[in-house]
Amino acid sequence: MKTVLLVTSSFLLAACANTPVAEAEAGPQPQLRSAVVIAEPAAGLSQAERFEFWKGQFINAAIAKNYAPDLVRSVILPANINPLALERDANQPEFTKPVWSYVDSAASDARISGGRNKMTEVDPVLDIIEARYRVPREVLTAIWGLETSYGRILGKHDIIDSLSTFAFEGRRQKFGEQQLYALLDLLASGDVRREQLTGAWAGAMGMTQFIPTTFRDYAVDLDGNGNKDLWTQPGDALASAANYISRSGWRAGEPVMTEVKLPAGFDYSVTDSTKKTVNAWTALGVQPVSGRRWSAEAGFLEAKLIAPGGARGPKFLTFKNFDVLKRYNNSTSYVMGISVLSDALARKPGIQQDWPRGDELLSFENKKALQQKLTDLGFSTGGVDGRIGPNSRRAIRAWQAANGLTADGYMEQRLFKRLMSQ
Ligand SMILES: [Ca+2]
Repeated sequence: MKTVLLVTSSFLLAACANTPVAEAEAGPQPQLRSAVVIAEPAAGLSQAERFEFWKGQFINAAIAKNYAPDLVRSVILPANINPLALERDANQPEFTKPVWSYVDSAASDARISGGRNKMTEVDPVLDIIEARYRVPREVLTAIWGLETSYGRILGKHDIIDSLSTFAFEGRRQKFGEQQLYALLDLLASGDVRREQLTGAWAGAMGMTQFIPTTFRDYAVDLDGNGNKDLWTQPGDALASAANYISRSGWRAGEPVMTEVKLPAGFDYSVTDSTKKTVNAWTALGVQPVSGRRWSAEAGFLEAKLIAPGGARGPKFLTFKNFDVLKRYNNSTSYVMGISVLSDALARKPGIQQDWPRGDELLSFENKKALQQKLTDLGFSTGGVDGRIGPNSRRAIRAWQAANGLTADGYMEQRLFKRLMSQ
């Protein structure tokens, strides 16, 4: 359970980004400034005073957007700063969990047996949800298990406090404002009650950890009791997750990912973002690790090839449904965790090839140094932010190729030291 919480802090950040970030609705603000006497907080105010000032501004802006004044005041005026949200928002975690640790803990024995028990417990509800949304019960149960250990760890933070804190100051002000408006929508419609609004420090709520915009746009009242209870009703929570996934483009009957083996001397420049049909991958020598052949229909599916542990780790073809699950949480490790756990729940085999578990990975500061060094050497990473994305991996591959190494875009301490010594 601890491990989930640790990764939660980084993957919730990703979850926050999963709703399309609309441009801030800048409309009412300028008129407001002239209409209201206070324009800018005076210099030298304490944090508490500035927070009260922010409340006034937000309440005015919300009323200008036609939210009911009584509702807005009753929700915003009692808000408190959440010190943890303020602190976490400002600090980048120094180490990210290696993908293999993440996947191992996602599909731990305890989580697998817990998931099987839960699937039995809510079997009738899963029948209804599967028939309606055509998302497999194992995938929904895996999300439930990874997000909150099947509803055991829901988070005890007051959501209004957390989101008000974001909206007040820091690097997620727009996000905080958007989410507060979504909460006001939810309260105004009566879908949720104020006292239900508790969750993770970053604003995700309920058994499947929905941020308010996702909650507002996709949550479902499966049992029809008038309340979208994602906190205590597995039916409402799992149907909401199914609805979100289904409307994100889930393709019934298609896989999420399949483990594959690659021929010797394989050119890794096609990993990450190149999309090809399974038939085209087969022509390059990519084969299921199981030794079985692809079905005729599978040959026409489009897939990407990933090697998250490099050439010495397992490789996978990922399908459209992999990208759909990334909308739930934009992290390769997360989606791999969902896939491996849901396979285990369906009694399918786990990952066959081993990971390079002995490798020491890079810290956040190492990653920034890596990006700077690659850029200095002429392999641009498109910026130095300590996050290794497609641009950085492309740069790593180019540097590897230029140095006669396997260009798999994977970096660990030994290779990092070699690069830094150049
Ligand atoms: Ca309900």
